[in-house]
Amino acid sequence: MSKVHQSACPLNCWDSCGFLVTVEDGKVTKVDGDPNHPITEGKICGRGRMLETKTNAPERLRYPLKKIDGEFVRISWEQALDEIAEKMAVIKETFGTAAVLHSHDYANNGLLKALDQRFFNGYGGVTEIAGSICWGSGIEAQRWDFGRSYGHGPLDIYHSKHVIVWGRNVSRTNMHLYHHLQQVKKKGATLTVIDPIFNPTAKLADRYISVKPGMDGWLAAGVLKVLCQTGRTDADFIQKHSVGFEEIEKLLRAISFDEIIEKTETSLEEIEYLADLYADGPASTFMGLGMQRYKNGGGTIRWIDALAAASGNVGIKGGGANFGNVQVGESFAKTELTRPDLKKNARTFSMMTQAEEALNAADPPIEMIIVTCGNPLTQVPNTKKVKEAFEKTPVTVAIDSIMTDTAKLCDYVLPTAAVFEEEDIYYSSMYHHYVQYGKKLVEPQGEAKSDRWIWTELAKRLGFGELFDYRTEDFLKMGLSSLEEEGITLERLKEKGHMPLPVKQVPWDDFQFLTPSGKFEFISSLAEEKGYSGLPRLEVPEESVYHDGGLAEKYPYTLLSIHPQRSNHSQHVPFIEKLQQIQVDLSPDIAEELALQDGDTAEVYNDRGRLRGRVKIMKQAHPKTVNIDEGMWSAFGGSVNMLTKDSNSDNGMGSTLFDCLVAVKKG
Ligand SMILES: Nc1nc2c(c(=O)[nH]1)N[C@H]1C(S)=C(S)[C@@H](COP(=O)(O)OP(=O)(O)OC[C@H]3O[C@@H](n4cnc5c(=O)[nH]c(N)nc54)[C@H](O)[C@@H]3O)O[C@H]1N2
Ligand SMILES: Nc1nc2c(c(=O)[nH]1)N[C@H]1C(S)=C(S)[C@@H](COP(=O)(O)OP(=O)(O)OC[C@H]3O[C@@H](n4cnc5c(=O)[nH]c(N)nc54)[C@H](O)[C@@H]3O)O[C@H]1N2
Ligand code: SF4
Ligand SMILES: [Mo]
Repeated sequence: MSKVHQSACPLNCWDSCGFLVTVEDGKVTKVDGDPNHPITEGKICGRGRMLETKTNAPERLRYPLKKIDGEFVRISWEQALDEIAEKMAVIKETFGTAAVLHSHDYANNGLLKALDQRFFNGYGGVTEIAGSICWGSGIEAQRWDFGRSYGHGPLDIYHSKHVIVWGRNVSRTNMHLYHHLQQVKKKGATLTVIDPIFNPTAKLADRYISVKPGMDGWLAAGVLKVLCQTGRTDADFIQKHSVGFEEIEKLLRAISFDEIIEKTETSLEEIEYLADLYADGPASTFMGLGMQRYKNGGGTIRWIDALAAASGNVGIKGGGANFGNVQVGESFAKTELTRPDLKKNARTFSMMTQAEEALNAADPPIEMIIVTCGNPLTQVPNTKKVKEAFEKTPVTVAIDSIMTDTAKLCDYVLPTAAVFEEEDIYYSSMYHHYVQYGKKLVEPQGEAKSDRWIWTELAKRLGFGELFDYRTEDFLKMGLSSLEEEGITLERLKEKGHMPLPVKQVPWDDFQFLTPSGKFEFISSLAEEKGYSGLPRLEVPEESVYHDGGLAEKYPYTLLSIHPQRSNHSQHVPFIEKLQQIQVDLSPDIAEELALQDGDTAEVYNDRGRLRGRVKIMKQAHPKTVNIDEGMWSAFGGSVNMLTKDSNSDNGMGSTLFDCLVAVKKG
């Protein structure tokens, strides 16, 4: 008997699609789009469809495993939980709870995934990771400028006269925005793409501007300089709703167009073209995350924010400096779910430098690492160091549904339920504002258990079982309690499948910003409070000729490591044979310089590591640009993070993954 159920995509993605999932004889047999979802309208990508394969795959972890003499051995849940709890109890007694490091990412958009924090807080507080390798620089930058990173509702784009896609690989990473780009173009809006790689979104654009990686802040500053010089800034907005613009003007007067053109490797004509767009609003800007993964990434986003604000494109329909949309996640009662009040003994490491900090920690040392919703060995910069941190930590535990590179390194591997095997509600703080219900549709494979069950069992053994003495339904109601007044309850959500959250479609339309001054802060008081420059700085990437000429001579090319088309990071790689080899994308000038052809083998290297892959010459890309998609498993050549650097961006909250110089040689 087959039945179709409404559900949602759990993957870490802009789009948070609505699903229709077919279940036959207790097994998921098909994942399709839900045509009734107001934003995603029945269209989903291959990564979503493939969740059927991922759920049923023979590669699924089905039993708890323990490494004994270097080999994994199947053990019972009883043994696994008893031993891990016992070790946690001893660590608490001997070193204090902060000797446990919780390493994680955002791999699942389920609300109840936040229960991991409830567990660790109940334990007494652990070493947590702060910032984000994904979007940390930009989120912090927008917090400084606006007070928060809030995006416009997806349909507001139809009010835009001009759309600027600035460093977002829309056709690959954000398919429903791509659909709207096609539609707004048909309706007469112009589309401009700014990116070092001429990607399929650029093909759709009226204008493509190729920029030197890491130099977008300079480009935005150049455009703003033109607007200032030609008297086309929004004087009313600047005067009434912002602070500090005089300082920006002063800074712009001190830099020349020659310098801007040299740094960005663009032309004055391109800068003027962009100035015309911003002056002739409403112009909406859709920033991507790639361009903030540089040492100067926070500054880059601040300059683009400043351009959008000073040109009058903030707080208006069809405008917006769209980056994240954290108002979505803020809707839920997260504090009740996570209970930060229980934390007595916490410590934070930067997400970017977690391995280094774990290796160096002394007071207390790191005695245990627990990994949930993440695959740090593949995804966190500087793979070699991450590996060393796992190898040197006395006890390591991975909770996952597949045997990732990280899990392989661990002492205990606990099998977790997949999306359709547990009940949760799903949302994404990146794009649209619908929350969706996902019922438990099938039983977990083998002995796999939900994360919630694992936390409950560990908490019982550690003496704080009462914190988890709730059913899944109770926790869901708890998380939704902040929305009751808006009429969003679990019952109604179950009935409807998806509901819009009460968030603004045009953020800042009342010009009440969430900064300390209540205004848009060209000079950020929050930044100053934290000891940073209040004024956005015009900086260059750390690994660039301007910063380190010697390094740039030795390693002349910039290595990007963008997100793969058919996989969500590392997650789909084991299931798609075609993905199981490294492809080295080269800008045409590099191929010519090194006499490389499509299909040749090339080595990409720097002082941190080396990788070998198959050459593919990009049709059009900024000179001296190399790309290797992120997410590759060690069995298929290894992660590009063998080459990336583990350091913090300018505002301390983001990564420098793309701030990475390499050399390439044949063979
Ligand atoms: N298919 C697929 N989709 C995904 C994901 C996935 O793994 N696979 N992951 C999801 C997640 S977690 C995220 S964070 C988002 C990320 O979504 P995006 O931001 O779209 O993707 P990235 O790969 O991070 O960024 C890559 C884009 O930035 C450009 N870029 C790199 N450096 C620069 C620069 O200096 N300046 C400019 N202007 N552009 C630059 C790249 O050429 C590329 O077009 O995608 C989500 N969607
Ligand atoms: N070089 C380079 N590195 C990058 C990036 C880049 O652009 N370049 N992008 C960065 C970005 S934007 C991101 S978001 C990160 C992503 O980094 P990760 O989130 O670490 O990457 P994934 O490969 O998605 O791995 C997630 C793991 O969590 C597991 N998982 C999924 N759902 C659940 C669940 O419900 N419970 C548990 N316990 N586990 C679950 C999956 O099976 C998978 O193994 O990577 C970053 N790393
Ligand atoms: S991965 Fe993204 S685009 Fe694909 S189905 Fe999931 S939410 Fe939709
Ligand atoms: Mo991400």
